[in-house]
Amino acid sequence: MKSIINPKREDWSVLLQRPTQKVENLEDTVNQVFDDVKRNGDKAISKYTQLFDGVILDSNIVTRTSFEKALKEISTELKIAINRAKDNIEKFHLTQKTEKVEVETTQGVICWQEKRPIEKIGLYIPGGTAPLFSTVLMLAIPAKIAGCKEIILCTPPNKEGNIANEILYTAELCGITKIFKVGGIQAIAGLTFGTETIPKVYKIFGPGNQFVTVAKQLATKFGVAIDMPAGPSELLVVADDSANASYVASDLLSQAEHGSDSQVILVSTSKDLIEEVQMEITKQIKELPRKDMAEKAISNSKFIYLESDEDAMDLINDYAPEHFIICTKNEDFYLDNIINAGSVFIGNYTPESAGDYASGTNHTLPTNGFSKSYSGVNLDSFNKSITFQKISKEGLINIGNTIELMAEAEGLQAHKNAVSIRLKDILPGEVGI
Ligand code: HSO
Ligand code: ZN
Repeated sequence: MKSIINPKREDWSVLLQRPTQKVENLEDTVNQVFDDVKRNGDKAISKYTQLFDGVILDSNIVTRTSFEKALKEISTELKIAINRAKDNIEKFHLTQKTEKVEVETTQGVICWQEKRPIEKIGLYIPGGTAPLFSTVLMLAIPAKIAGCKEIILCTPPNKEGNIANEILYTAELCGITKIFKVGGIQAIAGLTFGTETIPKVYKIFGPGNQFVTVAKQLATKFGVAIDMPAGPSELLVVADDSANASYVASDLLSQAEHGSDSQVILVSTSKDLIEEVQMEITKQIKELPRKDMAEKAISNSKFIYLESDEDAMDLINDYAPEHFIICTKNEDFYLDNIINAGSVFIGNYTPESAGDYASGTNHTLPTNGFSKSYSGVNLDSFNKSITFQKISKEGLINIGNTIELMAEAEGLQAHKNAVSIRLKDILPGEVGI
């Protein structure tokens, strides 16, 4: 773990590069699976489930018995915890509901905007090394609040052909019952084209490995929207000597354990703190069950010393972290000046895990620098904004001439006529332009 002292601005972009992802090589496989699923539907899905997940399933569909088994087998404590997290996530996402906005832009011209839910959506929940059932909460709760009619959940089966009880329990708690045991590229292809069993959707949400990420990008070429281009988890902590080194180390490790390609960064105006955090990481990492993964991620991590808060802030906005923790005396400076971050955690008692599970905010966030241009998943991710307008006779008299002049200047006579034909009726005898 080496520290970088006062890096020059011209070196920041190289310093802040994310661990590379070799996306190009996956495209052929993804194209091939899409093509097959488009042509052969469920038959192709089963073929790839056997090939990639190593299981032959009688059916993709999760049965009632599996839900009931999950309900029985999950401990009461965990159920209470999941329910509590659900309440908080629900509370926070309910506050994101907005009223319609309306304005009379010109007398007689009323314009308004209202939200309508995306009718059919697909949620992808990865299986992999840990079944992250918390993501079910993060996607299903806002989808339900928004009023999406058809919510489909796809998740890969394990080697025995089953889905983790926690995923089933959480999904049912959130009112999601259409669950398909299908993962990876074939799941995204199924949601994109629809098969005999899997319905086609309009938007796909959720994280996944590199194959899923490339598949989601391909889905957009077939007219299906996606939440955001996802990538490995990342965290940047800014901390000064008021921070608790062991807390900071624990936060960095919490993201490092996601995977060997996770990236964690500490930016500090205190060399002593950097040293203490490094010592703490060495201590804490030993005890972690996912030590191997965390170690690889930590070997890609950066410990950056900068003399001033201003420089630190510029570097952070350049990097655009998915998660940003502020543990400094002058937290307001960072709060006021952060422009690019997915989600911000403030003070010594706000671990990032709180947002991952239970405080209420969403954990599906833009990675890989996309927090410069994307928001994390929120209620509006499940909505569309529709604009409406109603113009009275008086309104058309007021803006008709403006429209006619602009249409004429663009050389679009029919556009102009659509106004003139009405004005002639409303104001007989008056000559237009
Ligand atoms: N930190 C991850 C989400 C997660 N963490 C799920 C634990 N479970 C990406 O924001
Ligand atoms: Zn996490």
